[in-house]
Amino acid sequence: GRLVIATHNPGKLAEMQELLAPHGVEVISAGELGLVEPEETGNTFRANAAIKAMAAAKTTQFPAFADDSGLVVDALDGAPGIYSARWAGEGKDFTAAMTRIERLLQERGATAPEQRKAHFVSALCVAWPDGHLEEVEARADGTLVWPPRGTAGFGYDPMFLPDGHTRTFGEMTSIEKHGLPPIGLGLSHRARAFVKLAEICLG
Ligand code: ITT
Repeated sequence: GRLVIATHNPGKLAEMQELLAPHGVEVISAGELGLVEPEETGNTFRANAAIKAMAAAKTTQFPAFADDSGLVVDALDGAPGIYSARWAGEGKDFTAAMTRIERLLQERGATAPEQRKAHFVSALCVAWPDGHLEEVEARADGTLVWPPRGTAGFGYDPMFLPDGHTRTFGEMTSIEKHGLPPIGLGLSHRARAFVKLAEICLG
């Protein structure tokens, strides 16, 4: 069938398309359809994923797939969390957002790796035009490094060193970041959430 990917983030879109590729669904992005971004008024990743998926399903009358995600930093009481995109501002300046995190960590004296624990969260939601929803959530644990390393990926990838690895997400290809082979058997939060979702509804 056909599935609308309800994201305006090109980095996410590429990853979601790669994860969906083996499932034989025809995907159309929110950008191609000119969909308006709904306001993310939820207090949780799940709520915001549902807002985005439901809005796209309602507008297009096709099933829609959304991700709401973010970086949760232990020493910063969970910030930026659901505000991860908003910390980069209108200009989507993630260098500035990463610098802000580093400055706050330094202010708290968080210099040792064990004081710099963080995890990414991905909440995925598929919404159908009739209002049915499927939701899953997963996380990837790691440590924040400074300075940022690598130019692959997007967002906070260059400062995130996943547990058990020596390279940051910014130093990995998207395939490595998913945790291949086989597709989706997960390293990243998004790939792990995708595995759960595929078990429920992609077959
Ligand atoms: P859409 O709502 O249109 O999907 P967005 O970028 O606004 O795009 P979110 O509200 O879910 O999406 O914000 C999540 C932010 O968290 C995102 O902009 C990234 O900066 C960060 N993030 C999420 N997953 C990430 C990943 O795999 N690697 C690096 N940063 C990530």
